Amino acid sequence: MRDLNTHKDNTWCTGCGNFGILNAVKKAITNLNEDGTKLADIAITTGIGCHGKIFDYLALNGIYGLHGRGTATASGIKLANPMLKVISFGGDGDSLGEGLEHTLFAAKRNMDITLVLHNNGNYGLTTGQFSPLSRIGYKGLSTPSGSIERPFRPVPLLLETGATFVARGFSAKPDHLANLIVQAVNHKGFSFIEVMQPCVSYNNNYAELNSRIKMLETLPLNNGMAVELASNEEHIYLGVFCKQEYPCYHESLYGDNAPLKTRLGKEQRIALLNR
Ligand SMILES: Cc1ncc(C[n+]2csc(CCOP(=O)(O)OP(=O)(O)O)c2C)c(N)n1
Ligand code: SF4
Repeated sequence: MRDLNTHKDNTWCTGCGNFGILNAVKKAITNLNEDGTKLADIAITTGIGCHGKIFDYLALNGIYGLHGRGTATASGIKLANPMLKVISFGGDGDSLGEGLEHTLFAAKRNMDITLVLHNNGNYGLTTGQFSPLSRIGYKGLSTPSGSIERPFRPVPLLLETGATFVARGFSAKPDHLANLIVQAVNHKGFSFIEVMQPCVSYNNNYAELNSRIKMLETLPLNNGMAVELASNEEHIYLGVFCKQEYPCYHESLYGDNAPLKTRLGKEQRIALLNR
């Protein structure tokens, strides 16, 4: 396999959880490649934020898109070429704030893409404003007295919206996270991984995360159990909460007919226009 590294200098803060996520992604892509997925058949998209810089550090094709639109660009890529495996990287502000509707509709449609959500509990790139996932009491640039809003619960939210693979990982457990990413990419339908990560500059919750994580032992039997485990206030459970089969969007839309296979050549398009 060719090298996944790029020539870009890495500008993440020392100790940022994004490093663990990048390592996990590289491991996952290497495993997928060893199992037969060509690198040319993988496309990535990102929103804007510290998480989005992962685009610069991975030698893969894709679109470094607009803030909050990672799943929209991923959906477009998948619909244009369903043969690609498309992975989108989003921030908690990006995918559940600015881009909330794009995230929820991609899940609702069971679009066959993967969303890796970098949950650092704040807007890192813009220096620590509170995000839809910030805890009550979070003190940042825009909430100097502490956030008074309850955060979204991403796993229950995405379960309810229609994601057919829902999991949670931790940036400090890259082998476990790599395994989740491989499962998510191989899953047919919308796959979602919430990745807990510290932002060492504005929300350094590494010690807290590390003390609260616990592994799920088995796949929860039903949606109710999955929501209960994902919402546990003492432990942050890691693992797969849901894995279901349901028709994915491009198959319901096209059947076996992939648009790229039936695309007209230039001469045919001109003839059609003339006619
Ligand atoms: C449409 C739009 N609105 C706002 C911004 C400014 N902006 C850039 S990154 C960002 C927040 C990033 O936070 P998050 O998505 O949580 O990612 P992180 O930096 O924490 O990885 C904002 C508000 C923008 N680039 N585009
Ligand atoms: S600001 Fe936070 S999320 Fe961004 S690179 Fe620094 S530690 Fe990481």
